[in-house]
Amino acid sequence: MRIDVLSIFPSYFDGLTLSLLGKAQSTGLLDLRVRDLRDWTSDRHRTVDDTPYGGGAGMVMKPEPWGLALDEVAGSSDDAEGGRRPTIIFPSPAGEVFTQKTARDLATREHLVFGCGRYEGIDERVFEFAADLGEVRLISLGDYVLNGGEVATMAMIEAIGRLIPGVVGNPESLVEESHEDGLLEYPSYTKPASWRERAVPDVLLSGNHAAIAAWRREQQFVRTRTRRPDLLPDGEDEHS
Ligand code: 6GU
Repeated sequence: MRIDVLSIFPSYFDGLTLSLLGKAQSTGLLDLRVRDLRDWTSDRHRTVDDTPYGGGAGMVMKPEPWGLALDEVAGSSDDAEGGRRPTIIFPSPAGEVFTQKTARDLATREHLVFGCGRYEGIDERVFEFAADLGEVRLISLGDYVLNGGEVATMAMIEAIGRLIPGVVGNPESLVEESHEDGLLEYPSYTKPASWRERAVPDVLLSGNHAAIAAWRREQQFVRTRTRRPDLLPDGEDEHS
């Protein structure tokens, strides 16, 4: 998978060279290209923002640098020749909410482009123009406000990247995770069997695999009902 990131703070993404996603880049499973949006400015101050038409607080990102940057990373070469269009994602608190389902969907794409704006926004015409180059998605991490799209983009790249086949060494570890089956994950324990007077639940030491599976499933429902009842459709909790 190829991922292009456009940002005025490219060093935010240095962390993506660590751990599993760093390995995925050195083995060629992930081709991550982080670019400085200011490289597509031409004035001495490398200006990317301006005051809003109609007035109001804050600044708005100018369309010109975005247009030139998107021409280059989303308009050109590889995609056009293969007849494929990239998926162009603008992180935004005004977008659809990102979930594990979104991550699974985006993990099937060959080319993602993330356009990191500042929270006051990007000139609206950029989104319209980008739709000529690919499928445009405005995506939010949740109902709170960040200063810009960088942290949201990192979270999305990590969630998507680990679903690329081969990135996570043991694919079975992707199955029994929170949100993969619409429930929260069951609790985990390791040695010692007793620690500071606290025992590991007996069933996990029993060797009875059916009983362990049933206990874990029940724990998933208990946790989900307690912490995230919104995830349970009415009547689906057979353990209540
Ligand atoms: Cl994607 N961007 C910003 N600026 N704030 C957010 C967000 C995104 N998701 C939640 N809050």
